Amino acid sequence: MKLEQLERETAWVRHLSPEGELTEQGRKFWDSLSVERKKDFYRWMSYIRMFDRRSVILQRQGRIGTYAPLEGQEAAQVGSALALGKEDWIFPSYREHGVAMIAGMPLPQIFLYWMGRVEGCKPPEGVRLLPPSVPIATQIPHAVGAAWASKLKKERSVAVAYFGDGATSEGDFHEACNFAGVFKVPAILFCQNNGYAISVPFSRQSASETVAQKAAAYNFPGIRVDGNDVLAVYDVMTQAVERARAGQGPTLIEAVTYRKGNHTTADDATRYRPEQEVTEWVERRDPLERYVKLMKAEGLLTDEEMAEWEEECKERVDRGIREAEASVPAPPPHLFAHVYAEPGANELRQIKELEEMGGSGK
Ligand SMILES: Cc1ncc(C[n+]2csc(CCOP(=O)(O)OP(=O)(O)O)c2C)c(N)n1
Repeated sequence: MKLEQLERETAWVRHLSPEGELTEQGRKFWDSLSVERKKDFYRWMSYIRMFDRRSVILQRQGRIGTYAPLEGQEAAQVGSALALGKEDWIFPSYREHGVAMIAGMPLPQIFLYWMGRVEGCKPPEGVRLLPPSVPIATQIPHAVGAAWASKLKKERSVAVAYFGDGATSEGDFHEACNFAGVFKVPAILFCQNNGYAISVPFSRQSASETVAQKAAAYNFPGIRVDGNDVLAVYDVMTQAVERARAGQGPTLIEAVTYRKGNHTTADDATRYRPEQEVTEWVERRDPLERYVKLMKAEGLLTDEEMAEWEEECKERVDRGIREAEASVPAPPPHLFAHVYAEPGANELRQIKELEEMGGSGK
């Protein structure tokens, strides 16, 4: 994403500047929040960052498989997920570990997913979180379908699809928008525009200036928000949830953010991103540092409290890793268990081959 494009800030909602100062609107919003909520934003963002950094290290040590880092996108994930209720459905992509943690997915299971284990896909009873979608954009029509079901059943629940800017170039995105607009379903299409689809910059992805404007074609609101400002994201998401619950239909939210690191641990982002752009985002636009500045200035956070919380997070993450690594792997034929109701000829042949290789797990 070009810097001048990022600077076009007038077109977005922002409550908190990179210097940690509230705008006029931001001050009003801040005053409407409880102290607990204000602390939640800090606690979740720092916890998720620690989880993320440790996951990259685990991958480097060969203890988990390929991993998709989220650092830089904490505000977009925390601000949006905290605006949801237990009754809402979440359809994530592979980068929404932060959203999954807030939704109630236990940490060991999130690690298990990245260890390639099926247990990582099944949330506990009552957690309405779908498995991370690796095919780009397929989760968007799924979410819209779930939202439609909620409308037909006259339920309160809202369905949220999380996706990246690259996903908006897929047919699935447009089909989902079309359906959502026509049937006015209670869906929120939440795009974290981190500027790139792997190595393809947004300018090569779309001739539109923004993702948000695409909603106009489907006749529902498209809102652009500073995705590194947790307060603004929480505000616009809360409003979108209220609209959906009130039967007013879908909203497309474009949270403008940046992935600080690689697309996945199999990628090398230095090969396609200008150094100056990365430095700008890493040094000046960090969502957590910006929020910490505000919390300290408002007298709601001290260095001591931060150190205590970090220690607590470290213990939680350590425990999560220990539990994930201690869990007994499923036998190899389990690979085939959830593919078809009845195995076909190809599967039977592969199962036989696996047995011959001594991989029966018995
Ligand atoms: C249907 C499909 N096409 C291509 C891919 C390969 N692929 C994996 S990630 C990715 C880029 C996605 O970018 P974006 O939607 O912006 O999400 P981000 O990774 O930035 O969060 C692509 C093309 C895929 N997984 N699925």
